[in-house]
Amino acid sequence: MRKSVIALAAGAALLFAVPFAASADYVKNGADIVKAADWEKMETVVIELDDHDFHPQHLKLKAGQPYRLVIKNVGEQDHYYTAEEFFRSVAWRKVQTPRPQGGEVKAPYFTALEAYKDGGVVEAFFVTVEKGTFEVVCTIDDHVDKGMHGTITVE
Ligand SMILES: [Cu+2]
Repeated sequence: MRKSVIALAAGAALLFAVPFAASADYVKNGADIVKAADWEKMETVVIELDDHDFHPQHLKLKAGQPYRLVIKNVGEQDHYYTAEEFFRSVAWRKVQTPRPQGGEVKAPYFTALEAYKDGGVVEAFFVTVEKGTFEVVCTIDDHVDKGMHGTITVE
């Protein structure tokens, strides 16, 4: 009897803790946040991936703001824009490749985004939730050592 009460209390604590533990997991109530957001006020931010750096290298975003992050590869090699902790800290609407030949994917969260060489574009739609500074890297071969690393700061 005592054990089940403790288990129940632990379960309840976990239930309340989950929506705020984004960086360890992902934003569980993301769909509600996306639905409640004013997408008319969406801001578009363009990140260019080149051989071998990110422009801008350090990105500053506001918390609670809907964004379209346009990740464009202007280099001659494939590149990732991977910010796993950041990607788990936002409420995702979708990821898409532009019309006319593109498409979109909806998921609770993403862990890595890649834009193909010679002009490939991936667009990430999300609402920033957690404040902090998050690391961004290109995970291909030695691209980090060549300069493909940066940060995203949410204030
Ligand atoms: Cu790269």
